[in-house]
Amino acid sequence: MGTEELQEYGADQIQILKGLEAVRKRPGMYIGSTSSRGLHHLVYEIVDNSVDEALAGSCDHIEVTVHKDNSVTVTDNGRGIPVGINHQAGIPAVEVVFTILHAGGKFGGGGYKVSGGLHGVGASVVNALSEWLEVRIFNEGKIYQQRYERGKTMYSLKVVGECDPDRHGTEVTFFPDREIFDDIEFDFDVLKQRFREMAFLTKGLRFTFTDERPEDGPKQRVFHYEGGIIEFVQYLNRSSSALYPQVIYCEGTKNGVLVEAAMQHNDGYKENTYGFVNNIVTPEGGMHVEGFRMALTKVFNDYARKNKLLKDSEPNLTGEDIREGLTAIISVKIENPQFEGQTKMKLGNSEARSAVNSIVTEQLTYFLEQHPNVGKSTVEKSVLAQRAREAARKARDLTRRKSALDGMSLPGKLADCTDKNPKNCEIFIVEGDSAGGSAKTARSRATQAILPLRGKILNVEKARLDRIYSNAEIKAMITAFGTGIHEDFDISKLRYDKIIIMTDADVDGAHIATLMLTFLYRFMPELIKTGHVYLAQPPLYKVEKNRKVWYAYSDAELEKIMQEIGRDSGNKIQRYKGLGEMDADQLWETTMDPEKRILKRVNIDEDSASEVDLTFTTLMGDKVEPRREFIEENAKYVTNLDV
Ligand code: TSJ
Repeated sequence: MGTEELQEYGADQIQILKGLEAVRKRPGMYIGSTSSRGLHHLVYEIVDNSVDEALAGSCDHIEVTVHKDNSVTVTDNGRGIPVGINHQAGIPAVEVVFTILHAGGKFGGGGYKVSGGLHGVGASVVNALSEWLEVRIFNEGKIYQQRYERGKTMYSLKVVGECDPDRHGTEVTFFPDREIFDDIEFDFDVLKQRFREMAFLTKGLRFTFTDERPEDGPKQRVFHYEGGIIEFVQYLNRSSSALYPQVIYCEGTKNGVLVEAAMQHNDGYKENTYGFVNNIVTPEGGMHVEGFRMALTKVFNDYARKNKLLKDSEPNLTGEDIREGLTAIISVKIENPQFEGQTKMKLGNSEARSAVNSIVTEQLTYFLEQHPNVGKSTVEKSVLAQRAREAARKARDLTRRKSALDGMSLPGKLADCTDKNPKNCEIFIVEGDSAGGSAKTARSRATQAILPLRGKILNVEKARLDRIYSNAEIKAMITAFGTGIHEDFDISKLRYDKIIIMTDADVDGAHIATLMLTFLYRFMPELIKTGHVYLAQPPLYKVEKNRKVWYAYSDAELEKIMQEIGRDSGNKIQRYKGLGEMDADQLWETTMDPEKRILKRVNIDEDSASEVDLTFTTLMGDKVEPRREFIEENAKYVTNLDV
């Protein structure tokens, strides 16, 4: 090593190049997509290797830096990728890692490799999809280096300098290939969220995340949790009141499955259980989450009976009753995870169910004996949930029977459209009666329906089901949409192709929109997933000059208009504080006219487990040229649903 050699391409090398060529031809097969999500997977792919090193007990610090040009450096203080020759391939092990498909971690043996499933396709994939990638290894006082371009080795591994003999670790820098990715701009919040999650899931591991791009200097976040998922639960419960001070924690290994579970109830009504397999979130749950739920239901019922908190004549608490207000993390590490389900994000290994079930059953039973306050307050809350559930069922049966009887009577406040083909129709959910009035005047009667809602709608995260079902605004939305909710939901009954939330362009309006999205997300998530939910975008400003009118939808756009028409005393700028300030014509022209308006379509970002992310894609009538740049600058923003 250390001498420059000319690359000779033998049969082995040709096979290697073919492997990486396949990745470049069909990148989606390896990283899911070449959108922003795929781009971010590149970083996780590299970081997963350092996390494995931490799980092997050989590394406790990972640094990730996004440079100004969107190249990314990942550094760890592990043992360093082995530099010795891999005898099977005849090249250094590190080169195998980067140039042979699916070779990640398999060499050397002995390493505890758990990352896998969807993300663990290896460093060679990242290499293949990078314009260039450089690796440096610090070991035994030497610095080794190798560079690749679009997966091709540029020179043999060489020693480029010396380092402190105590220093050891791996440093990888890559620059995503602009031929592959639509856009190579990394999102600070997306990466930050993921590193925080990884730090929670790997107790003791410190992440330093630096973004060098901001003009006003680098932004840095450090994530380091000695308490691991215990601190994760505390973090998730940070804005709720806990029912008891402790976080219950269970840990163990059974049948080759490493199990960790942490939980705490809050005084709310929603369940927040997140499953992870090898640090990858499983949005559809699976065997590990099933095992956890089985254990919880059994242990709390046994506890309630044994301590006479539930009378012999009363029925058992259901799992749902017990999980009301529960925040929990179940994290398993397993050698060969089998992912199932529609999105391949549901754990199929049944040994995970029995492992979690038996570890949680045993340790939770013991914990409750030691902490009677926890058992008592949880069972009391569950009994209240049981009663509310019964009341809600009655209320729901009543609404079901009613709608069956009087042929789905539509809410009185709804101004429905006349066209009966849902494909052509849209409904505007409008904040306030006065804006509702303007919207009714402005609308195109044939295809646009208006449903005005009064004031702030109920926050469904903070109310029990019986109260939710009896809320007038919520009942009006449910009947207007026609689909039913939860297990009754049927998208084929949807009465409108677009559900458009129209609120004031201010803080209150944003809050109301969030409450509505929360309701839709919790009660009819399919509506969002299938792209039927939109946010209207009323303008922020009206500019008048010489009887000509312009509307601006952002401060940047106002600035642009002002530059175009020139600043002088003849200009009149009006800042719209609410929809109510516009007359019907203006409302139509700026916000409702399908030819001219801007709409944002709401999506759910499934990658992010613990903070549900809604992403908004901007859509607009295609006849208005000058707004193109607005689409680009607003293409994405993220909102936390936890209100
Ligand atoms: F995969 C990779 F190249 F992308 C990458 C690997 C990137 C980064 C930033 C770090 C790593 C990495 C690999 N960090 N630490 C390791 N460790 C090993 O490869 C290693 C070292 C020693 C032994 C051993 O058995 O002695 C085993 C392994 C897996």
